[in-house]
Amino acid sequence: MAVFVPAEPGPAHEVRTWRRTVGGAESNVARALAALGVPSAFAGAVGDDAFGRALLAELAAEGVDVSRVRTDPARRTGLYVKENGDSGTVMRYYRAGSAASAMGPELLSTVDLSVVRLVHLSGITPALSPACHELVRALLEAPRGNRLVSFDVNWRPTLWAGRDPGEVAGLAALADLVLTGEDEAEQVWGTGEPARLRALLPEPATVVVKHGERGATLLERGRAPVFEPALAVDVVEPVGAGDAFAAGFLAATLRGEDARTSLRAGHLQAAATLLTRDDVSTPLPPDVVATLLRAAEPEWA
Ligand code: KDG
Repeated sequence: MAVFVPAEPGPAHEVRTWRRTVGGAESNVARALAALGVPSAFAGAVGDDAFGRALLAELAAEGVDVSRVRTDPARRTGLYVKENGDSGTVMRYYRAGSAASAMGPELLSTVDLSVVRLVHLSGITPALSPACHELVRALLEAPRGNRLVSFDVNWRPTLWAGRDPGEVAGLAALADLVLTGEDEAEQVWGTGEPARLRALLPEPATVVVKHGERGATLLERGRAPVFEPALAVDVVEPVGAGDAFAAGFLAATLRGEDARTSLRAGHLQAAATLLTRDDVSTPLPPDVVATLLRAAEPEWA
């Protein structure tokens, strides 16, 4: 999606200068993974318009393979606006009828899953249309081999309005690795408490519950839960922090890091994104990341 960030304070109707960036949960993760040195590709759909071309060019410049993105001449690129609200950013979406909402299972034929180590999905895409729902389900049900499928709940109540949250729960249950905020889990499963959530979501090998500024708990099948505190930061804006966490955590998991290091890798990326109004932060210096990942507990949080 194209994203518009106000370049001046004040209510949206008075703002005249906007900075156009790019966003969207899955592409945010793809960009952050590429910045972390993980070869990454984004599959999706844009319109044959300036915003679609900008998105493709910017993702490609950041090292994301965009060769599977479909350009749909009949529809527009989705966009959203980050309006200044009284108590923080208000997200205003313009994506009904967007190119992405017209994606369906046929997109799978453009992707060679046999060379993919991990497919990352979000709970946003299946909410966009029945065809998008089918696409996400098909990716979750495709024969896996050694490939992992991660699913970030990314609960969007407005998109799911009038539908049963059990639809998202049913998709998450098919993933190998589920990421959810405690608050999102409360909406979808009726609890964000890790042990109770685990009892309701036994199938995925790995579940990560994010407790906002407190930290995150990793639940791996057959192992004791691991909680790791988040880094304390003065939050500028939270949008995109969950995607950044996912990228840091997934990159570390793919490298075979232990539970604590993987959670820290997620927290570090999230902290950087919490300090910007963009969906994705500028990459953190690798030496800072390496030092913090190995820091003793008092220096960490
Ligand atoms: O995680 C941030 C994304 O979700 C954002 O870029 C877009 O909110 C968004 C949405 O619903 O697609």
